[in-house]
Amino acid sequence: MKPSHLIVLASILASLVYSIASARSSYSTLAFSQYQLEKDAPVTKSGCKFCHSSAFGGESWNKFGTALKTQWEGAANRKIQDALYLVLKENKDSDGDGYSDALEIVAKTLPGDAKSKPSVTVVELETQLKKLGGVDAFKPALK
Ligand SMILES: [Ca+2]
Repeated sequence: MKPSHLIVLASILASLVYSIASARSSYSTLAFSQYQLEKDAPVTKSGCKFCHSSAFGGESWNKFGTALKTQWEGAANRKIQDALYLVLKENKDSDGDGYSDALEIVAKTLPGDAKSKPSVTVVELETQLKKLGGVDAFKPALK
């Protein structure tokens, strides 16, 4: 193979990897924006691990991701934005750490990882959530 062919092949591969990675990260960007998690919040650094077991996303979902996926697939043509809202309305504690998924969003911790846990009390977070207007604060934006 000629060196010029290798360069073409390498750039095709690089753009392919880039497009797969950005397609995946667009879901986390969307989720972080809807959940009002700023770009510099430590939890957003976790990227795909917000919903997946792996930092690279893929088929292995964590417990919160599984609950989200169930909502997403719960109705024909349901949008991910609606699923992101509905999964919080379920008022579940997906990772079983004592904090509901919505309260973990308020605390900016991972709702699918029991090791990522809020440092304040449930009551404190419930007060904060109430101030935001409840789970409806994480409703999809109207278009
Ligand atoms: Ca939890």
